[in-house]
Amino acid sequence: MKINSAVFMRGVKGDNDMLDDGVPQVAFIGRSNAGKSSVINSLVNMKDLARSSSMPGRTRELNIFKINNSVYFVDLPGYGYARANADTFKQINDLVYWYLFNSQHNPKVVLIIDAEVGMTKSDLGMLEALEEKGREVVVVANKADKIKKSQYQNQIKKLRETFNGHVLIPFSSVTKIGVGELQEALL
Ligand SMILES: Nc1nc2c(ncn2[C@@H]2O[C@H](COP(=O)(O)OP(=O)(O)O)[C@@H](O)[C@H]2O)c(=O)[nH]1
Ligand SMILES: [Mg+2]
Repeated sequence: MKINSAVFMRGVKGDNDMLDDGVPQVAFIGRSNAGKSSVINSLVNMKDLARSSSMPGRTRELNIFKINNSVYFVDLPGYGYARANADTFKQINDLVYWYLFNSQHNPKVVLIIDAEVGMTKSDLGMLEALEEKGREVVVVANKADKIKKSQYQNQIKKLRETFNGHVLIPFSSVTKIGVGELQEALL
């Protein structure tokens, strides 16, 4: 399905009527700098919808976008941002975990990883928590453009083995590979 409209609605830091209004939600999660905002921008084919910043850890709210007037995309703060001070770190993780696990939002989850780096410890922790709750997860292996050509097939195969049991989509916000496939998976 094509995306015809995408509108930023608001950033929220906790309970909000919008999250409970019955519109289906898709959550974009991943480590800071994995490319959550860039993936959303690529999906909706807009340069600047989700502010993509080269400075990690900048997004501290749940940023809600309304897509095709029928689905919310929710851009979450990145987890595992070690350089934030302890209070900020805890606030961000509490917000992410509350949204994903302790409330009734039940979003479909897009887990964004760096295709070149692969799964990190914090990705594994998040994936295990999602699996435990039986959440539907689509894994986006972003930054696929950074994998050396000679390593590409091998690296994708390794990633599929690592994330066994989940749909994994090789993706690049730069070359736009995977955009169509992810749209299909979500809408
Ligand atoms: N080479 C490459 N760089 C990317 C890609 N996606 C994002 N980036 C870069 O990675 C950095 C973090 O992206 P951003 O979307 O802000 O990540 P977020 O913190 O997860 O929202 C930025 O400098 C982006 O330009 C990609 O597919 N390929
Ligand atoms: Mg971001």
